[in-house]
Amino acid sequence: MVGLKETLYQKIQAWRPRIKSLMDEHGDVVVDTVTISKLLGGMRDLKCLVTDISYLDPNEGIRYRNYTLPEIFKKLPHPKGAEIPYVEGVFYLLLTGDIPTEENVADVLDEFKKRRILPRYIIDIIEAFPRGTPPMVMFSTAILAMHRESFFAKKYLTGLNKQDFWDPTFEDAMNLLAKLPEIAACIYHKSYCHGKREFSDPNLDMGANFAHMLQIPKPYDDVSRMHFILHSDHESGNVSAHAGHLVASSLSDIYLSISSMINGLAGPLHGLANQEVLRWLHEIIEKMGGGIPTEEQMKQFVWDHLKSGQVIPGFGHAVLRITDPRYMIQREFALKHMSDDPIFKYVDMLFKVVPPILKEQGKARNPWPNVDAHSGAIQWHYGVKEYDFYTVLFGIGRAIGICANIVWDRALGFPLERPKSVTTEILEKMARGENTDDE
Ligand code: NMX
Ligand code: MLT
Repeated sequence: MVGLKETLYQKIQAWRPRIKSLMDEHGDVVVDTVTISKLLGGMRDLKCLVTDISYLDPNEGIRYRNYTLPEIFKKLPHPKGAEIPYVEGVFYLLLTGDIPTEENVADVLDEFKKRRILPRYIIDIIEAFPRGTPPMVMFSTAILAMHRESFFAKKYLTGLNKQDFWDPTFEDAMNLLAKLPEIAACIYHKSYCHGKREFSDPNLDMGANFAHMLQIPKPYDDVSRMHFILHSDHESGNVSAHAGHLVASSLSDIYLSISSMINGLAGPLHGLANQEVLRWLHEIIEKMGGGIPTEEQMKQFVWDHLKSGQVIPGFGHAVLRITDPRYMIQREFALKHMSDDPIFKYVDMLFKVVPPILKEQGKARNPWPNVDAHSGAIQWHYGVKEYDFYTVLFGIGRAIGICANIVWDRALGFPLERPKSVTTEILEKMARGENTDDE
């Protein structure tokens, strides 16, 4: 069997001429126009990034390498008796574009198994944090500290050929991804279990091993697989993906880049929204004295929250214009496994109540729930009740897609990202149709 790295190399060799031809022969073709509203509106919808790892259609949702999520859940190899496929198989798919065989997955499992042991200093760094340090701060710092392990950084100093940048980047990506669940488990035990750590089991796949390290019985192995797979990529314009890609474009290695990606994910308008959902639900539960509100009461909570100038966490999206398929997959899982859960009942009621209210309010361009409206409720049900940890779980998943992207960025020789900025005065002159030096 041809291993992952060799398969990847063949794919890279076949892809490079396509990029060269686009650049050399079609470089002047117009892709999009940049208007003042795009500049001042967070570059929403502006087509200015390239990735082949995933594509987000506003009316369909995400496709990984052209496969929808339901197709991926069906086609990829599953661990024996599991409902959800191997996370390792999704990494293979994102990196190569091919649906892996059982053998391909076994190869990735074996690679991760060999690379998963944490250096002692990472455990010491995590343990040295003062109590109350946010888990995302520990996660980002632990990843950053591993910069000293980077093959890419070391090889670069020896005068590495640009054509070969992808190779040590791939090695760094494999080493980091194998360790991320271990780092997360360490952070969990440090934060909530007084440091009592459960060691990993090298015979388990990523999802099962994570469940084992958190000591949560089945089907939490499937919950972990589902969570990591659903969060792994969402094309390139979201804050975490873009941050990772941007930092990597200066040839910062995987550790520096993924640490930056984690920092972007930690904002409440992005990944942290999954924690915000649970925090908000608990505010409502407290107000209700623990009971389930009626629909009328829930509508009142939603309106009161909106009128206080806050967003409804877990709803809306910068690109999607439908209910996020990642939400629907989690909803189906919840309906099957935990339909009587009180938190799920709240989530279910918000699904009914929030979209009509956001439509009536008329501000949000997408009134439907996104991935974050559901993920926390499932974690809560299976015993991970410390919701300031949830974005770390999102981060493990997201790193899988961003690592695949950065390996390809280096393989295709994508350059330093350096767009040009203008001043307000220049924009005002342009608006008046006057000449500026920038025209
Ligand atoms: N609740 C209340 N108002 C909202 C919401 C919401 N859930 N979503 C959008 N709006 C408002 C938004 O704040 C903006 O108001 P203003 O004109 O006063 O600035 C207006 O509607 C137009 O925003 P959109 O163009 O619809 O959304 P945008 O692309 O700017 O932002 C989000 C997208 C996701 C940041 C936004 O929908 C939001 O803040 N949602 C809540 C937070 C959240 O769930 N984030 C997680 C997204 C998924 N993820 O994992 O990253
Ligand atoms: C994501 O998964 O990154 C979020 O849905 C945000 C986005 O795509 O803009």
